[in-house]
Amino acid sequence: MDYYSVRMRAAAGGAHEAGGQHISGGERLVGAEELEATVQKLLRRALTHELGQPDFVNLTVEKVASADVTQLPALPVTQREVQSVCEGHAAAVEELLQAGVALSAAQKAVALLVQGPAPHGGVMRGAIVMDADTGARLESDPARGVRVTQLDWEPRALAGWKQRMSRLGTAHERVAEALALATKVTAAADTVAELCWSDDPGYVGGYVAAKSIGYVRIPQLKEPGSPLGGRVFFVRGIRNVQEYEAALQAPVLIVEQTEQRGE
Ligand code: PML
Ligand code: MG
Ligand code: MG
Ligand code: MG
Repeated sequence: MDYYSVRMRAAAGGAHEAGGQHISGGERLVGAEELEATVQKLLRRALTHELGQPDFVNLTVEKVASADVTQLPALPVTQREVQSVCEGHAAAVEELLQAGVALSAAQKAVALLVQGPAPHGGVMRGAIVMDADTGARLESDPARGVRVTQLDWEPRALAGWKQRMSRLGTAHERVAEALALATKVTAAADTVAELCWSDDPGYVGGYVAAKSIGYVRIPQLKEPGSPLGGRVFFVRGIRNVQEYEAALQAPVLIVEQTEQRGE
């Protein structure tokens, strides 16, 4: 069976490449029977985003041979309880240290997401790539960042995951999508860890993920109403950022659960 990669990105005030403000994005990898519904769902996401109406939506559909698809088991999910944004940031730094990121790099990444990581302080469409030891930013275009494409859950694995997670109250689409992305990013050979929190004003949560610690949710990483957030991929030993980004764009399906930490 072949798959279809479906990608969406939406912006206001012009296309991203013309300086428009990023509103929403989405990546799916689906079978033929899901293609039309997926395109419709992503278009609806673009048109109904809380940040407002986009005037640019790019939807791309590409066929992907099933032989090219790698299967990855989802990272285990745990949650840190925090009482404030400040505690959330401290928890994130702690988890990043645990995953092998240098303290100065972890602190720099948190500060960047707080202030807005794009050149003029806004959000980026893609992720920051940061040297895990020196904290140097490596992405070649700091307005765009690095984008992860061609990933999705295998439908039965997603259904199973949602059933397991509903007990923890975290069976949401947003978490499933973020977990798929984090699983793919942390599986890349040169990734040390990922830090993410949402750029959606109505969602204040995020996570730290790494192969060694799994997907650690942190429910408060910014104040409600803030449109600032994003992703930082910490790397060690990459030859160049283009090669690293290419690895993040090879097709991946999330197929099965590993045991949950702490269950
Ligand atoms: C996003 O806005 O899509 C990023 C969400 C990251 C947090 C997901 C979670 O709560 O685990
Ligand atoms: Mg995206
Ligand atoms: Mg998103
Ligand atoms: Mg968003």
